[in-house]
Amino acid sequence: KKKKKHVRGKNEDFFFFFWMKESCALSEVRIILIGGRWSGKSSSGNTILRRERFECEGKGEVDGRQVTVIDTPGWWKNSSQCTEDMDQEIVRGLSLCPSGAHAVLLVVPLDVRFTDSQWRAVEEHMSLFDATVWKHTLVVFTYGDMLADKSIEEHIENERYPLQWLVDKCENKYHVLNNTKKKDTSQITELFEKIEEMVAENSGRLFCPDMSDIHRRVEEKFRRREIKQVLKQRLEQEYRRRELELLTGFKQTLISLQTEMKQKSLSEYYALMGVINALFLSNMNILILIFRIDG
Ligand SMILES: Nc1nc2c(ncn2[C@@H]2O[C@H](COP(=O)(O)OP(=O)(O)O)[C@@H](O)[C@H]2O)c(=O)[nH]1
Ligand SMILES: [Mg+2]
Repeated sequence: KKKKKHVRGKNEDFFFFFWMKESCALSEVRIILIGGRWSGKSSSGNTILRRERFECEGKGEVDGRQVTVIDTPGWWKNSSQCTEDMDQEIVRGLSLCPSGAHAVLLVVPLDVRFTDSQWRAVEEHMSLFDATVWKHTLVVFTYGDMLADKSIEEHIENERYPLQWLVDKCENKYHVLNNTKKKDTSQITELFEKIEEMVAENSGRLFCPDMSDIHRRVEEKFRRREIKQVLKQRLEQEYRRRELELLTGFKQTLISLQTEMKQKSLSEYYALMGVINALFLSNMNILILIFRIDG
């Protein structure tokens, strides 16, 4: 006898959905806010906790959950401006969550384009954590008011590759916040639903990185940057030395040709002039430099 496949009915669907929602519901949620400076991290923290201001770590009850929000200082859009101390301060936020974070909210503002340098800054800072961080990361787009009538999907489609890369990296987990409408609590209810879904997809595992690993990565990043800087300087010095050597050699050849010219007959003189002319034409730039150096 053929076994009939069980298909959920409409009523069952409703109860299944309800059961899923209830079973995913968390009584405690710990969140870390990261992103560029001025991206709206602190404002988002305030909207989540429904309060005016908090420093570094804020706690409160939201929709029956005990919520902890860790705010971090953020990185510069141009990541070469970030110092080692700044990066250590950013990652220090994680140590405030020793038992792990339910979500890392990567804040990206919608008022400016997500440029290549912002992309580099995100990549550089996310690589300070281990690769599993992406499983626990949700992009929070702030300045939701800037979208006006456009949907976020349309915005992502119209943006260039860097933003699409970021959304892909986070496996399409994103949420839009309008921090000018702090009273619109439905945006926070929805955010928590997305966070709970993400935790369920991670089978309840939290983001709990090894802090000493992270500090080591920060140190390595800046040691690498220093070495690169020194190598660049050395290369430039060597280039300048070689250039000068070449110019001096060329100048000496010219001088000896000139003295030779003075001792030759008229026909030999014309032949030599041809050589010098060719030299002049092909080395005009070098000659200009010689006179500059002589001067
Ligand atoms: N219009 C608008 N402004 C926002 C929004 N979120 C943040 N801002 C503004 O962006 C600026 C930087 O926000 P802040 O939270 O201090 O950024 P942080 O440096 O990442 O903490 C502030 O002037 C905020 O008022 C938003 O959703 N809409
Ligand atoms: Mg801030």
